[in-house]
Amino acid sequence: MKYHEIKHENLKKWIDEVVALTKPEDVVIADGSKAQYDSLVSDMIESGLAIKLHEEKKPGGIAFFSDPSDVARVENRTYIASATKEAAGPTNNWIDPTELKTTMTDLYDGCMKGRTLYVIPFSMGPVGSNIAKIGVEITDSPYVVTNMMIMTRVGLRVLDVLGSDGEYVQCLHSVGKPLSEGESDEGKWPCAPLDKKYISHFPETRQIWSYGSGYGGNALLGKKCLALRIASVIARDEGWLAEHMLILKITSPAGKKKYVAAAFPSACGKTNLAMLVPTIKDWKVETIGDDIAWMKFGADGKLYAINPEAGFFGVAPGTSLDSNPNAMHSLKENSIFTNCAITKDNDVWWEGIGYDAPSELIDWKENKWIQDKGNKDQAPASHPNARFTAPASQCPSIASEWEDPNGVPIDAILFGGRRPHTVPLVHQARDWNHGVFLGSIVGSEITAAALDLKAGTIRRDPFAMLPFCGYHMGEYFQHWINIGKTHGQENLPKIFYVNWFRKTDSGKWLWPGFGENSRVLKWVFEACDGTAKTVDTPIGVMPTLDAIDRPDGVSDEDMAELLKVDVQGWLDEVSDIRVNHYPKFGQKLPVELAHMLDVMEKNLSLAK
Ligand code: GTP
Ligand code: SPV
Ligand code: MN
Repeated sequence: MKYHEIKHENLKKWIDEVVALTKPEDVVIADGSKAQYDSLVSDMIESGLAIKLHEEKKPGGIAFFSDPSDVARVENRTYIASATKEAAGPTNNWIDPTELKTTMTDLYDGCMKGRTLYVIPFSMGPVGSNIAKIGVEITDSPYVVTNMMIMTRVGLRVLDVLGSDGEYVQCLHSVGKPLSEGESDEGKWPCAPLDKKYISHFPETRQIWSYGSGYGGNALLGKKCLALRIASVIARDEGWLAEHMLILKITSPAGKKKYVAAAFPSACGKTNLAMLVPTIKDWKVETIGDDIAWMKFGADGKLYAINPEAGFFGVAPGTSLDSNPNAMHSLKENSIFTNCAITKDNDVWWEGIGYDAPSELIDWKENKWIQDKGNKDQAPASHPNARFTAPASQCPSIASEWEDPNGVPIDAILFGGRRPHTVPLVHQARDWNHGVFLGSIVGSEITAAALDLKAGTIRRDPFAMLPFCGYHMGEYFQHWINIGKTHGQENLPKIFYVNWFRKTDSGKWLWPGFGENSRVLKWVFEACDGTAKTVDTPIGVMPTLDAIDRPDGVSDEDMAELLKVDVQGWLDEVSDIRVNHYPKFGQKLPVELAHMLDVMEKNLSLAK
C-alpha cells in the first residue's frame, strides 16, 4: 500500500508534513506481513547492521550491537512537555512545549535524508477491542519497525479500524543521523549524541516526539511513551489505571484461580515473576503480561486488566533455563537480540545464561572476548541491559485468556523493588489507602535499565512509575486514592509489598527468589481468601513465621530475618520519606498518605 491511499485525511496530512520536514528518500507503510518483516531483516543483514543467528540454534533470530551511548532509556533526556511545569510535577523533566517543538523541529529538519521513512500503524491491545488504543509511529529505523512488529499489533488491519477519522496517537521517531549523498551506516548503529537525544511527550495533544536514540523504550514508542506516559494521563482523565505492572494467573491445587498484577521498577523481576515456574506442588502460574497493565472497572465493579503489548522486551543477563525457562523457550525463534554477546557459530550468550562462555566471543562492543573465570573485574560480554524481543505467543506459560479484550479480574496487586535491607519478604496493606501508601513509598536500588543513573544506589520509585508517569506524581497518588473512594473495598484488589532482594551482611541473597517466589504467591492467594496465617505488625499484616513453607537453603533464622520488622530501619524510612520524599509533592500530596505516615511512625514508636 502507498501512503497516498490512506483514507484517513488527518493521518495523511501528518505524514505529508513529516515527509516535507524530514526529507526521506522513500516512504513505506508497515503492513504487518511476514514477507515485509523478512525483507526488512534481510536488508539489515545485508547492510551489516544485523547479524543473522544460527539457523538451527535460533531460527529466524537476529542480533544487533547498539552504540555505547544508546544502551538504555535516558531519563535525563526524557521530557513531559505539558502546557505548564506544574502539570508535569516535581519528578518529571519539563520544557515549555512551544520551545521544545522549536528545538526539535530544527533537529528533525532533513534528519531522514538518505533513509526510508516507515509509517507503522499499531494497536496497543487486541485490534478493534474497545480497550485498545491506536498509535501511528513514523520512524527511519528498520530495527524499530521489526521490534514494533513483535511488541505490538502492526499493520493494515489497524488502518481499517482507524477508518477515515478514528483517533490515534502521533508517535514521531528518528535516529537522528541523516546520511549525505552516497553515505551509508556501514553496519554501525545510527543515533545522535546524548545531548541531542530527546524523548518528548506532549500530554495535552497526545503526541510523542523522539529523536536521537534507537534503543528500547526510547524508540519503540508504543511501550513506555504511549502505553504508560501518555496513557497514564488518559487514564487519570477517564478514571482507569495505566501501570508498569506484570499480570499473572495463579491456579491452586484445588483448581481455584486468581489474577495478580505487580509493579516492580525496571530490571527488578517483572518478567521473571510473570513467567514463574512454581516450586510448590500442583500450583500453576501462567503469564498474561510482563511489563504493562491497563486496568479498568467492569460492570460488576471489579478491576479488569489487559496487557496492551504483544511481545516481551526482556532483560537477557540472568535469564537461563534454570531461572526463567519460559523466557528461554519464548526467545528460541523469531526473536531479536540487542547487545548480547555472539558466539563464533552465531548464537547468543550472556552472563547468567546458565553455562560457561565458549572459548571465544564477540562482546557487545564488538571486541573479541575470552572469559577470565574468577576475575570479577572483567567487563561483561553482554551489556547489563542487553535485551531479547520475543513474541508473547511463543511463551509456553502464556495464559489462554491473555488476549481477552475484557481483561482479567485482578485479585491482588503487589509492589516491590530491590531492597537489600529493612523491607521484609512480604507484608500486606490493611486497606486500599494503606496499599496506596505502600506504593507511594517504594524504593529500589537503581539498575542498568536507565543509562544516566548510578546503578546500586537506592531511590524512591513510587508505584515503579517514577520514569513513566506522564503528569504530576502527587495527582497520580490522588487518582489512586480517589479510586478507593469511588469503588467498594470488597471489590478492590488486596495490596501487598514484596521484596525478593534481601541480602545478608556478606552480600548473599537471603531468599532464593525466582520459582521459590511461588511460596509467597501462595500466601498472597490465601490472604485474598482470608485463610492465610497472619500477624498484625506496625507496618502492616505479615505472615506468621510458619505461614510460608521454607525452601531448601533457607534456615529458620533466615526466615525470621526475612519476616522481621526492623523497627529502627523503618523509623529511618519514615524520616527519609518525611524529609526527602513527601515534601516534593507539596499541596498535591493526598492527606490520606500524610496520615498513613503518621500512623506508621506512631506504631513503630510504640514497638520500640
Ligand atoms: P524491565 O523489563 O526493565 O521492566 O525489568 P523486569 O522488572 O521485567 O525485570 P526482569 O524479570 O527482567 O529481571 C531483571 C533481573 O533481575 C534479571 O537479571 C533477573 O535474573 C533478576 N531477578 C528476577 N527475579 C529475581 C528474583 O526473584 N531474585 C533475584 N535474586 N533476582 C531476580
Ligand atoms: C524498562 O526499562 O522498564 C523496560 C525496558 O521495560 S524499556 O522498554 O527500554 O523501557
Ligand atoms: Mn519495564
